[in-house]
Parts: sequence; C-alpha cells; structure tokens
Amino acid sequence: MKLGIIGVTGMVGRVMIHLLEKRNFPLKKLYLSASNKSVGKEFFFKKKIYKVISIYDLFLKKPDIVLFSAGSDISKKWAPKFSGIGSIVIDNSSAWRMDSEKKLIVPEINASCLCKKDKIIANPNCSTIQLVMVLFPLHMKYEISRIIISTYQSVTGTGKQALDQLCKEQKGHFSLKVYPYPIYQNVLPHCDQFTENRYTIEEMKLINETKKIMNDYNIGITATSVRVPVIGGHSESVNITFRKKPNIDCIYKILLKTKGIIVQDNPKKNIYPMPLYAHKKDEVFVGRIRKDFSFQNSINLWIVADNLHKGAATNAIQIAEFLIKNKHI
Ligand code: 2RA
Repeated sequence: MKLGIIGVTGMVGRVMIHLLEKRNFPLKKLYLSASNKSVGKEFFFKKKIYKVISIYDLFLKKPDIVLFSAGSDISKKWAPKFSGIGSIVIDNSSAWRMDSEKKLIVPEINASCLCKKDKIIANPNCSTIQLVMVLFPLHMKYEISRIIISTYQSVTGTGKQALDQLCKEQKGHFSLKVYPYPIYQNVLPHCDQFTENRYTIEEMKLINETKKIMNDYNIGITATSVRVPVIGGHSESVNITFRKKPNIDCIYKILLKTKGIIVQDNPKKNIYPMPLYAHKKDEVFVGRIRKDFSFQNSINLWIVADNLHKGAATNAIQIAEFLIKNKHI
C-alpha cells in the first residue's frame, strides 16, 4: 500500500502519522506532504526519517490512498486530480461532505455503503463523529425524532494557532490571533463563522452531517457550539427524544456493547467522561445517561472524544483500513 498524507504538519496530520505507526497500518511506502513552506521538514515514522514533499511530488508518486487534512481549498483543487489517477482520497475537510455524490463515512455506522467507484470519501466534522457514534445505535432501537445539542469544544479543533493563543494567555500575554476574544478563562458561544441564519457553520455541520450519516432527514436537530479553554477533546450535552419509549437500562446495554464506545457512568463514584481523560484516546466516551423527566420519551447524556483522534485522524484511518480489509484497493 502506498499512502500519502497531505497536511502532515497540522495537528491532525501529526496524529495521523502517530496512529499509522501505532495501528501497524500495512504500508509499502509512506509519503508526507504539506505546503511548499514545509517541504524538507523531517518526521519520524518507525524510527526512520521522512522528509516532507510537495503535493505535486506526491501526485507524481501515484499513491493508492491519500489522507487529506489541509483544508477545503486544497481538497477542492487536488482531490479530483488524485482520484483521476486512481488514488482513493479520504478527505478530512468540509469540501465534499455535503456533496450528494460523495459518501460521508463513520466506519462503525455506514462504511458498508462504500463501493469501489468511491474515489473521494468524506470524513465528517469532529463534533459530528462523536455524536453519531452514540446516536446511531439508539436510533436503530428507538427511532430518534429530535436532538438538542450543546457542545464544549477544544481549542485544538481550531488548530495550532488557537492552542498557542490559549497557552500565551495562560502566561498573561494577550495578543489575539484566532478568536475575537480571549479564550483563557472564557467561553465563546461561537465556533467557526456565523451564517445568514444566525447559526454558525459548526452548528450547521452538526445538523446536516448527522442527518446524512444516519440517512434520516426527518430528525429534528438543533445545536449550539461553544469553544472552551480545553485541549483534550470536545464534550457534548445531548437531549434526545425518541418515537418509541426508551428504557435507560436497555440504553446502557446497547452502548456498552457498541464497538468504539466506552460507557463511563457511575454518579455514586463521580464517574463520567471528561476531556482530560479522553485526550489521545481513539474511543468515544459516554455518561450521565438519564431520563429527561420534563418531556416524554426523552433522555439526556454527555459525550466526550478527542477531536483529533476519533473526530479526525482515527476515523480517516479506520476508513482506509476498511477499504483494505474489504479489498476496495
Ligand atoms: C472545530 N469542528 O472544533 C472544528 C474542527 N474540525 O472547530
């Protein structure tokens, strides 16, 4: 397998290299690529040095799979070129997610819909992945009619500059870079840009991507996305209303046996998911599972995952692993 990463110097790209090594991904060749200013930079993979090459040079290598994590503009420009020479693109940007011709994949949920002609595969937004991981098995059992989500999102979702802004502010240096206000000791009800309808792009991604992945456009979804001064992962408070009457014990059992999910839920022992402990993990953590006494057929729960892992790099690599296992390549 010849695999390339585009955007290797970014936060997600770095996690991708780490996970390829940790998961012993079957590789014949690994190519690391990034913007021209990073060409020549060095990375370690399995104790060997790899130099960053340009996207054009990666293109000339004709990789079997390319993991894109360099933003929408690069994906729009380069993904069709790579797919045109037979590479399979797994794209972590938002460029193709809502394109009706492209599939939006969370392997535990809908990878079986992939076929050999899918040459550009979209990786969902981080906050959506962890949400649908928990929603989907419950939807299969009780049919969700409505979801209300509030997120508490790590600065790592914005990127390295945001992490730098937080670290500098912790030390008392306030020179705003990424956010319109300080993030240290603050909470911003604002992730990504605002759209015409007064929701942010991040909120609209949660709404639209969730429906596409679950293949159900009848679910009512509303979201508020919030940036918090945290680095370990995204947290989500989720209120779910079902068409069928849910049973809390049964919900526990379903989530306990769902692959990729870890239930952390023991109020007597103060056990619940937190970004401090989800940091650098590949699973999605769920807890605070409880009945909503204010509305029929409704529950509340709390979901946490490392947005750079299952929310981005892990999911992309799992898609690649699925393609290999199922002989799509
Ligand atoms: C964020 N969803 O956390 C973004 C990252 N993809 O802002």
